[in-house]
Amino acid sequence: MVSLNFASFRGKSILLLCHDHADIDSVASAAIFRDVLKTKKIKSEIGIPKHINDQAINLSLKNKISFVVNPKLEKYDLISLFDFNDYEQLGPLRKSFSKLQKKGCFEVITFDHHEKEKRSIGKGFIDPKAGSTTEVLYNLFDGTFTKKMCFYTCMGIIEDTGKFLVASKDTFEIFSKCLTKSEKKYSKVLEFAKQIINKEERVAFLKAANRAKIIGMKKALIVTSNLSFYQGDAATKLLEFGANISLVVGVEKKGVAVLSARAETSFKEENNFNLMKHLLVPLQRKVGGEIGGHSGAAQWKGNISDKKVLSEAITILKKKFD
Ligand SMILES: [Mn+2]
Repeated sequence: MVSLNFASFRGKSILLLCHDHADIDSVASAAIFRDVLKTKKIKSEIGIPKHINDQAINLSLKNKISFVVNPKLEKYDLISLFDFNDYEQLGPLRKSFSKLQKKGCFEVITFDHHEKEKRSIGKGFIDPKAGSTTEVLYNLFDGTFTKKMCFYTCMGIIEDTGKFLVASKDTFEIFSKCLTKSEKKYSKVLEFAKQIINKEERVAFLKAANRAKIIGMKKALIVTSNLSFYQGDAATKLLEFGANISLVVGVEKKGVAVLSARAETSFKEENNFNLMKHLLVPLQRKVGGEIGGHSGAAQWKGNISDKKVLSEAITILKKKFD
């Protein structure tokens, strides 16, 4: 990785932008980077496109991390992105962002750990091997990390690895170093990352379980289901029931079909399987649409029927595992 040139940040109006439906990793990363800039006497603002999830709100309230919702993009000369590199994730800011970026209104620097998109938003620091974006930042600026920044790093890691369901040796090492330096207990980190499941989600998960179909292939146990909301979280739950790969499809508002996929870590490693490379990219080649994610968790969105996309996905998996 190249090192960051802070000179390019000086004297500029800077926005640290989280992805829409901002989660703990995105908000914690932006907060870390704001503090890194502060040590260089550079001011910046954190922005959220529209939604922020419950855990991330909890983190920002308890740690007084202030942010602007729906920031006016034209105000800024430099926009840094945290935890995404895909236009889709800009939510309602997508149009104005693309327009202003084309005009050269601002420079973009990305910090992320998702696979780099073909039409990635901007240059920057993208490391798909890192467990979280907070880990990417730790690798860049660990020398300047304070107690608080170390705590945020732990939070990003715990959240994005699904409490270490997917984690490399490096991630464990960084977590351990950061937890020690944060002077917090592990239970404190867990407490923040605890999922606050509302009734609507509980009902959705139970529906997903009720509608689940098992597709046994010679070399993989695949479970599919359908839901109009919470496809990703439901797919994670279906892995817990014993699937190697789970696929949850559904039609969201305006008729957009969604397919969320999850793959179990040990299965992934044994089979050298990567959801993006071996399922979502070939799927996109066949049916178009937008894709994003990483080796163990990925999503497709597009304008064909959910049944059609699911059957195409199963065909691709059959070629590999049946
Ligand atoms: Mn993340």
